[in-house]
Amino acid sequence: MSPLFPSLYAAEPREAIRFGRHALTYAELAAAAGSLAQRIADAGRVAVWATPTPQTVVGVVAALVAGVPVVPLNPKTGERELTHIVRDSEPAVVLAAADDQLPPALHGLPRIDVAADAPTTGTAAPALPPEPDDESAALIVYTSGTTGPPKGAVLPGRAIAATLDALRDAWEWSADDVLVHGLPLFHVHGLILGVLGPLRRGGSVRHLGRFSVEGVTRELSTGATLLFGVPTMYHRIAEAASADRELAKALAGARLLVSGSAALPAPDHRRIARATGRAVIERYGMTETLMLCAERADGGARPGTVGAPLPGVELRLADESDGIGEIQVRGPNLFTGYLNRPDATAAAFTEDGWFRTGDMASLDADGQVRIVGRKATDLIKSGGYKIGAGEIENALLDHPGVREAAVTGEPDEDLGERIVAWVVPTDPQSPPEESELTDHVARELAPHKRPRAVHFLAELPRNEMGKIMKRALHV
Ligand code: MCA
Ligand code: AMP
Repeated sequence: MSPLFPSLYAAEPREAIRFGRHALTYAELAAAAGSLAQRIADAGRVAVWATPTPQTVVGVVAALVAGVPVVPLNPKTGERELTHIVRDSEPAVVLAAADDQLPPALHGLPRIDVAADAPTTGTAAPALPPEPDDESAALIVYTSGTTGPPKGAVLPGRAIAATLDALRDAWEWSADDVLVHGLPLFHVHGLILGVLGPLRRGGSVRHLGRFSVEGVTRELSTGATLLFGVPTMYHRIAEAASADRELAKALAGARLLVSGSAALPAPDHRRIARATGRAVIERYGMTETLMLCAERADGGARPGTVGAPLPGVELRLADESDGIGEIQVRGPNLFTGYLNRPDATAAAFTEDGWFRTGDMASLDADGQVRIVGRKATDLIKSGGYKIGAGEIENALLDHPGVREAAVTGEPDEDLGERIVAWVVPTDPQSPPEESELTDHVARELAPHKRPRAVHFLAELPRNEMGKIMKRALHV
């Protein structure tokens, strides 16, 4: 079996990662990850405090080469959600940068401070361990469902290699490419595509620390060739591009502009094309399946479609009616199951072994996939993050001022969908402050899961069976 990261094993002297002024070559990354890999080799599982820093990359790469499954943690996760993830994944140790303050939910865990410095000249770098079996768990990524707390999708090395190699073919992605992005490093998009992708190709990634239009302009004007982002980022780019000539020029010079994690609306496609002469291409995937479809570097972009299935991906539309059906898939890019959740894993697959994505689509005459919606109305995509209405409702119901709660996703130009809470207060005479409830959700779950608006009602609309009729809840 070939290694996941050939350039790392070759300890090449070329730049691999850059966060601001902090850059590491493959040789330096191999040295830093190699010595950490030795220290964690016997850990059953590790967690990484996934800040946008080189330490996160060193921690993840060390675990991957050591064959130790790694759980990337969102550093903004609130207490309730973090406690759940730690109980569920039982990491033996948490990897963090020396100056990271870890919250109480992690205080019971041993901690290793990750060094991401180039080793002193003359020090022999520890050899990387032999590559682990590619069927064993490599990453465990937590992802939301419609109800209950997030589930850990177990991703083997095989799935990571398969998806990255399929994207190489679609995008002619090579060692010459320099990727820029400002995506978080605890999800598939930013971590697997955005960091492990360049490392597998032997190319490099420049991370912005946090997304900004200025950062994109700067990096694409100084050698970066690829841009990855969620639609919210492209929306902000589209807003700026008509008046910002430097940005338009930088985008025009890129080799590829790629959007994913949610649909990029046609007006944003159009505005970027008008300002730059360049089309944004889309790709479609899920945490559980990694990438399924992509528009090709040589194929042009067609707003509204996400391209054809990638090499190795089998895709069918189930229970079609009027040409629209649920996307079901098979392939080497799929996860092996949800951690500790055989029930949920079984429910995610059909009897004949196809994974149910829950996404509804049609196929164009030439095989391009057109996503038209989602089966579950209780899943919200906001800023490219998947959020379950149920987890927010549960958090709200834990607040003493809330008697009943329902959560919906409302269309939003910037975020795609915005989380809206509908609340029946315990005491109608003195309902809690709106900010009290949004802060409560941000603190317990995560800031990106906080409602952007709260509406107080005397009662929730229910049908004769007593079920809440969310369709009747509109602003
Ligand atoms: C605001 N903040 C708060 C509160 N209100 N913090 C605590 N309590 C509050 N009440 C803070 C936030 O933490 C944040 O802090 C800042 O205020 C702004 O928050 P927000 O408005 O949410 O952020 P934004 O600027 O609107 O973020 C937009 C974004 C972000 C940058 C596009 O949504 C994002 O990074 N999205 C990427 C999602 C992603 O990677 N999805 C991939 C999933 P601070 O400023 O410090 O941050 S993987 C996937 O989907 C599949 C596989 C696929 O196909 O890719
Ligand atoms: P996640 O669970 O966060 O991995 O999100 C996966 C979901 O994001 C998919 O099931 C789709 O609903 C959505 N998604 C990802 N990429 C696209 C895209 N290019 N267009 C539309 N939806 C997308």
